[in-house]
Amino acid sequence: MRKRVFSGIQPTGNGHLHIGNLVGALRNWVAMQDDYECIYCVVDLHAMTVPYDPDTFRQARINTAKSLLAVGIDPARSLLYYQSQVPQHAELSWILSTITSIGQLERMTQYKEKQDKAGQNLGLLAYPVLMAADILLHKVHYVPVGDDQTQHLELTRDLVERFNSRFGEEFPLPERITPEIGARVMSLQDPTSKMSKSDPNPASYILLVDEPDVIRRKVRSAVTDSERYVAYDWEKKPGISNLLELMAFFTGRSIDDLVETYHDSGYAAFKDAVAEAIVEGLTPIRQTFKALDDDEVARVLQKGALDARQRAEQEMISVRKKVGLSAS
Ligand code: ATP
Ligand code: LTN
Repeated sequence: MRKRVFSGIQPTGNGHLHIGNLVGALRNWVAMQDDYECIYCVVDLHAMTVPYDPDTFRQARINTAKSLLAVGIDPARSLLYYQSQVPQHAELSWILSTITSIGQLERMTQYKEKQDKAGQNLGLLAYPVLMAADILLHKVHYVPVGDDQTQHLELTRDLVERFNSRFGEEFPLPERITPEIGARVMSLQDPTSKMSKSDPNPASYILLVDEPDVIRRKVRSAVTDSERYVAYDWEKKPGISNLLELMAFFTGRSIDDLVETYHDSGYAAFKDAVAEAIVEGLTPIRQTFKALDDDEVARVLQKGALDARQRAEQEMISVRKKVGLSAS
């Protein structure tokens, strides 16, 4: 039997994804389809833990789903659905919450970073428990995510150990899969913080659907440093190092090779080359995105939810039995 993979992505903001999502996570989602049984989810329940507008949210969910199809998630090979359409996610989350310590949740970096903005709602605190439920519901072995999800994966693994020892062996221990280069793409405007779709400044990120001129403008305005040479050094040159990693991803060339080529070219010429590499890489994605029909995408995800609900119910029958929620 092929091992299973699960990952999720939030339809926050207008639901458009950025190159950080692509480089840190989605490229692995796509690649893993060749060797594993893959399950991918638009985690809309998670996105509700920060303030949002219901009308924007409706379109955001579609935009995220379309972006996944545009980057190469193939519904003929992988299961793709909206989390909210499979209620077993929320049910398992409740069960797991009864074996989760509040202290551990309060120590989560993401909770600490977002709590002021989100008004300390209970959903934001419980966010990692729902994420653990997503993963465990499908008994997966691998979870392709960016660097920022490390703590959440550790909590998931703690919950697996706790559940299995308290109620009997049920879940495998899931492993995090992160790329060696690009696991944390930084903001173009502040290379010490991660690129995020919730950032209020659109110049800080490049969206998969940004037009070529927008991409060029954003790369040209990327914050670098006051030196003149291109080198890979995260301590002293985070802005340039970030651009180097992006260019390595989009060209397939090694960082060393790029440094050799651009070391003395000056920042303007280097940035132009980075921008062109990104434009070239994103053009087919943008074109596919635009060609997708909203109703057709809705049907694909509806079908995914039907399949996922069946599998999820099978798993929940076993879980309910273990925790004492069944007749026999
Ligand atoms: P938000 O800013 O609204 O929290 P986000 O942009 O961080 O959203 P998520 O939906 O939380 O996006 O993340 C989807 C996937 O992309 C996750 O696996 C996450 O680790 C990865 N990811 C997000 N931002 C980056 C980044 N800057 N670099 C690398 N990977 C990232
Ligand atoms: N917290 C993740 C999104 C997410 C996820 C998951 C990722 C929700 N459930 C399950 C992997 C597996 C994030 O990217 N912010």
